[in-house]
Amino acid sequence: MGAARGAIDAALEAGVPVPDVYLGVLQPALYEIGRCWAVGNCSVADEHSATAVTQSLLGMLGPRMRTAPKDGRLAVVTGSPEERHALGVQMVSDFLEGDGWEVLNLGASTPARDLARLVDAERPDVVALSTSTPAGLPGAADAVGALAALEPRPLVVLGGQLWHGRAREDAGRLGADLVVDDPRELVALLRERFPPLPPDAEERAG
Ligand code: B12
Repeated sequence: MGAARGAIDAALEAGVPVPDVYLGVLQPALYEIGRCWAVGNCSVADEHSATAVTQSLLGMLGPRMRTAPKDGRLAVVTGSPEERHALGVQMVSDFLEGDGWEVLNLGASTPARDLARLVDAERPDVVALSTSTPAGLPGAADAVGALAALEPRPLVVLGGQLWHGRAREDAGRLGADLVVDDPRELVALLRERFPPLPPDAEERAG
């Protein structure tokens, strides 16, 4: 853990931006752990250790990304039902917070009905659902269905590794509004749909 933290500290001191650490260091390291585990060269213990180290690093780096929410844009970010992969959820949340969104991060595996209840109460502009494996497809479908039945309905965005594969063709049929791979692309697309207040308006509002 000390070595990983030291390497990240050195990268930050050398001027590497935090988003680049997320997408250029932490994400590839985890994908490599997954590949190593899949071919039998890494154990579940190795994966758990990498997950714990990454969680701790995100705890350190997240606050450096955040900007105070300022213009009332609210997003809910969660793993789809039965989805236990949560680091992508955290990263997406941090990117949104970095662009001034207020974020309710529900973590992994929120049941569809409970998610819909919370969204009905909180009225976010956007719900970002993360799904990693094909086994998560029914849960994602349930969640999209429950959200689509709300009035008003939020913008529903799907993301995560499930949609990199053949399931992407199913995504539109589920009734989601967007499928987006990269948190930076998400931030850019949401800026178009929900433009942040210009700085002078913020000052007047604040
Ligand atoms: C750590 C890990 C686990 C941990 C997760 C712990 C935790 N607290 O998150 C645990 C042990 C729980 C786990 C369980 C399983 N895992 Co696993 N896991 C991983 C591993 C090694 C890393 C996951 C990760 O954090 N990646 C890094 C994050 C940052 O990447 P990401 O999720 O893709 O997110 C990025 C983007 O996709 C995007 N994104 C993600 N969501 C969204 C949403 C929106 C809206 C947007 C815009 C963007 C976006 O933003 C992120 C930043 O760029 C991966 C390897 C891999 N390739 O990822 C395997 C992997 C995902 N797991 C795998 C498997 C098979 C499983 C299990 C089925 C194993 C088992 N037999 O039990 C279970 C499934 C559990 C479940 N029901 O979900 C396979 C999936 C293969 C497949 N196609 O089916 C992988 C790919 C490993 C492999 N190579 O085989 N796993």
